[in-house]
Amino acid sequence: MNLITLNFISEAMKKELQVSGMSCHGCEMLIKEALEELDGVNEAEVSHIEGIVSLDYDPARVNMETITSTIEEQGFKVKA
Ligand SMILES: [Cu+2]
Repeated sequence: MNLITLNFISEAMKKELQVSGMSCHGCEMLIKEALEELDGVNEAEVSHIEGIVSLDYDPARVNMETITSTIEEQGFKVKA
């Protein structure tokens, strides 16, 4: 088995955050693009209707503090 593949599987993590203040598709894109620029974030799915940001990230490379402040720098509030 491929060692690189194993590392990727063991390090990738998924997490959902509740984010308030999003009102349209533009808000979703602001957050998605800002998060996906961070080293360690593989993918961010954002729904303004549900108020949820779903992250696929590597906790060894990026912490939740950085993720939260990145969202809040765009003008939104992370609830959980
Ligand atoms: Cu908007």
